[in-house]
Order: sequence, then structure tokens, then C-alpha cells
Amino acid sequence: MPHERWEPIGRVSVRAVDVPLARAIVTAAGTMPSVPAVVVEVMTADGLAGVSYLRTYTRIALRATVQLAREVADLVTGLPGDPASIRKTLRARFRLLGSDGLVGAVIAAFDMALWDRYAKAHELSLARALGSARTSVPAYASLSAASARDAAREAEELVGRGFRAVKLKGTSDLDQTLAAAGAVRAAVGSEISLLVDFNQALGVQQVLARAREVDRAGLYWIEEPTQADDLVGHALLADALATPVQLGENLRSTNELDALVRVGGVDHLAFDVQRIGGVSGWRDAAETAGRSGIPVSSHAFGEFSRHLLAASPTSHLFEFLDHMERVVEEPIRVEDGEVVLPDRPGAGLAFDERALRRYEVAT
Ligand code: SMN
Ligand code: MG
Repeated sequence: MPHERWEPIGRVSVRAVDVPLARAIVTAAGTMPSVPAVVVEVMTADGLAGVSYLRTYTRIALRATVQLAREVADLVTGLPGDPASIRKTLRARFRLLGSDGLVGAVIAAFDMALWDRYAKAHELSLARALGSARTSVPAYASLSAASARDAAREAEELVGRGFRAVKLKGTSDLDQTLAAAGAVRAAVGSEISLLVDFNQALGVQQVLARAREVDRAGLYWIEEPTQADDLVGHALLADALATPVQLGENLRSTNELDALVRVGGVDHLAFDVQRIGGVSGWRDAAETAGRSGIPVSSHAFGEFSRHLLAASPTSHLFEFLDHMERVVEEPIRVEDGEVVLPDRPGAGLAFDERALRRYEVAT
């Protein structure tokens, strides 16, 4: 982008929606019946718009986030729509408050929208704008159910649709989770990779005491077994377990990633584009991961993640969970277990206006 002439940012639209899920997701961090999200559209003076969204996970944070995003919009209106410089400006503005949490989510949403706009301006898919010529990326499917019976049935259905890897939601009850993993394994057979996500629910000592048993389950990875910010705890687990440890969806910066890698707390990474700082933040983090040779998978935000993974040096697995299915014009496409990259300009995220209005939350 060295010689880019950046159009100034013009109109910005910020709206809140709460999109019901076809199937509520049961996680160790609570049950999610819907996706509360803030939809951001950033238009430049030439009339070209970039689109993104951020998730608040709980409806009670929606209005505050919309308010914040609207104030940020006022701040950036008239500035050149260059994702890198907008990110820098915003991070400087929030240095004392901190660029994580809701602030980080809002900065990421603007960054994603500006990258979407940049790719559209060059009539390139986001992956191509990021330098990748790939057309698909291997995917795994995240199961919604946690109970053994429901998870086994859901896994069978997803394998029937072509997935070669599925992820079970673990709970704080290790016995129950290992039993559910056994049920899923019995349903899908030994050829399918089985991943388990604990969403930070276990204690380090609890897992250390049962390390051999966990290893016997033959899992492809265990995800966030303990508190995400316990880097040393994850290092102890990565050392004791033969099963690979996956984490990263809660990483907020490349510096945090660096620290995690240095202590040896991670075998497989996953980035969340909202948490890691948008497209710009992901690119920095993916470069760091690449230098260490650690495989990178994605967390949610499939519309953007598919392109980002395609362009990541140590790209691994795409997480398929089509949470925005009800409000987008084109659902995320998976064929033969791979997510297919759309080649239309930008990220390929277009909201269905009628659907958005239907689930809009007054702000
Ligand atoms: C997860 C967390 C939040 C929303 C969706 C999914 C989970 C995952 O940690 O990795 O799928
Ligand atoms: Mg997870």
C-alpha cells in the first residue's frame, strides 16, 4: 500500500443487532442463545463502504459499545481511510485507558471495515489484497451441544457434510467431558480429528493430576484448558501433556503472543480478529507465529478469518460456526471439509438489510 492515495472517511453507520442462533451454544462459559453484535459500516468520501461487525457476547454491553463506536466515528471522520494510520491514531488516543476490551473491539471493527473497503477499492478479495492466491482452507466444525448424546449426533451430521475435524465443548467436569469425547469418537470413528474446548474452565493442578487420562482420549488438541491469561499454567500443561494445547482466541496483542510463545505455553494457536486487533493486528500476530513455526487457526468471524488464514504463513484450520447466517446475504461455504474463499471484492460480507432490521436493537 505504499503509494495509496487514501480517501477521507465520510459517513459511518453503527447499529446494534441481537441475532438468534439456530441452536443455542452450550459452553463452559455459559449458554449463548443469540449473537449480540454491532454492525459497522465505514464509507469514504468516494462513496465506497467497508463493512464489519463486532460481538459483545452479552446484550448488556451492546448500547455502551454502540455509543463508543459512534464517538470513535466522530473522531475519525475526515481522516484518510488508511487502516494502519487509523489504528495508530486510535491506539494513541486510548493509551491511558487501554486498547483492550470494548475499546479494542471497536478499534478492530474500524480496522476490519477499512480493510474490506481497501480490498473493494482494488477489486480484490481480501485474501488477494493480503497477498494470498489460495482458494480454500481446511476447516473444522464447532459443535453447539455439550451433552454426550447431542454432541455425538451433531458430530455425525457434520461429518456427513464433509468435515474431517469437529470440536466438542468441554465443561468444568473433566469426567463428563471425557465421556462425551468418547461418545463423539464412537459416533464418527478414528479418522476424524476430535478437538475439545474448555473455555478456561479447568484448574492447572486438576489437569496435571489426570494428564495420562486426557492423553488417552486421543484428542487432536485441548483448547484453553485453563485461564487464558495464565501463561505459565498453560506452559506447565503443554509440557505435561502429549495432547497439543491450543489457545489464542483471547490474545490481545503480538506482545502477549510473544510472551506465551517464550514460556512454551502453546502448541497450536487460534486468533480472534476482534481481540487481536482487526486485520492489521492479525497480520502482525500471524507473522510472529510464522517465525516460531506455530500453526495458526481461526476463532469465529468466519467472513474475515477465511481470508486471514489464507494469508497466514503457518495457516492451519478454519473454525466453522456460522453465527451470522441469519443476517448475511451469502452464508460461509464449506465444501469437502474446506472453507471456500469467495472471490468477490472485499471480505465477502454483505448484510441482508431486512434481516438486520428484524433483529435490530434500539440504541
Ligand atoms: C467460542 C467462544 C465464543 C464464541 C464462539 C465460540 C469458543 C470457540 O471459544 O473457540 O469456538
Ligand atoms: Mg475456544
